[in-house]
Amino acid sequence: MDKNLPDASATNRKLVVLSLGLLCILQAALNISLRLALYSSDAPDYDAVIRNLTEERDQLKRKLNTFDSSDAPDHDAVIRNLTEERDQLKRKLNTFDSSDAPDYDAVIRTLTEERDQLKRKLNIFDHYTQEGWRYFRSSFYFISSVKKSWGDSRDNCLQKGADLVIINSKEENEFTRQFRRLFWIGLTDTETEGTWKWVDGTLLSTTTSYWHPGEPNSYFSTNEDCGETKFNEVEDNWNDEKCHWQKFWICEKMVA
Ligand code: MMA
Ligand code: CA
Repeated sequence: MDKNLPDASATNRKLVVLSLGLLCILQAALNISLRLALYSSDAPDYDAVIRNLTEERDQLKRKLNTFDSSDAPDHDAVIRNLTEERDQLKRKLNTFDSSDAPDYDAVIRTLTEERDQLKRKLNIFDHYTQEGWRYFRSSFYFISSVKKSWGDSRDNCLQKGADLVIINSKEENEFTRQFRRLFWIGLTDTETEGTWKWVDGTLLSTTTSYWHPGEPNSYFSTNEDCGETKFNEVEDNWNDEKCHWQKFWICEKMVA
């Protein structure tokens, strides 16, 4: 018995030393694996990526905003869409903030897509602006500086990937009226006398037409088959005119 006691205490000591040793190794392993997980070189700095993308996107939005302020007194479709997109994204980011496991890949995918879309939009704006087009409520307008017949005017617009302007609202008519010029517009009754159609084939609606009082009149039975802006001192400024007359014209190109 006496002999066993020191043996037992020696075994205990060995066990304690072994346990401490194991604990040390475990701690070191944990330490290393945590460091690896946190500072591993292939783990992207998600916050930085998201910060960059958000900044890039916001910069593009600011650029696009400046295009609109010159023409549209109130918000146009593009700006409305962008604002909605941004708000949606903000809501998404907020929900991610409060959750434990943010889906960084999804956030980055959304931001990248948004940025690329904005880049494409901005490229289109840059392109048309440089060629002298005016932007107003989701369309670009080319205001001619020379005169042509209605048919040649239309051909010119078609060559530009556009068509003669189609007027769908009072605001759009006011946009054309502001220049106080006689312009060919995309309206004709060549097909059927008295049936006025836009160049896209749609019938002129009676609720959105701006004929001057007494027009269209095919003046003294002369054939007047083409629409123009003429009486620009009043809201109802349209006139029917002989198509071969040389006049300025307005092309319209809609943007998605
Ligand atoms: C012009 C011509 C017509 C128009 C009348 C209005 C003289 O003809 O523009 O189309 O109806 O003016 O007075
Ligand atoms: Ca007329």
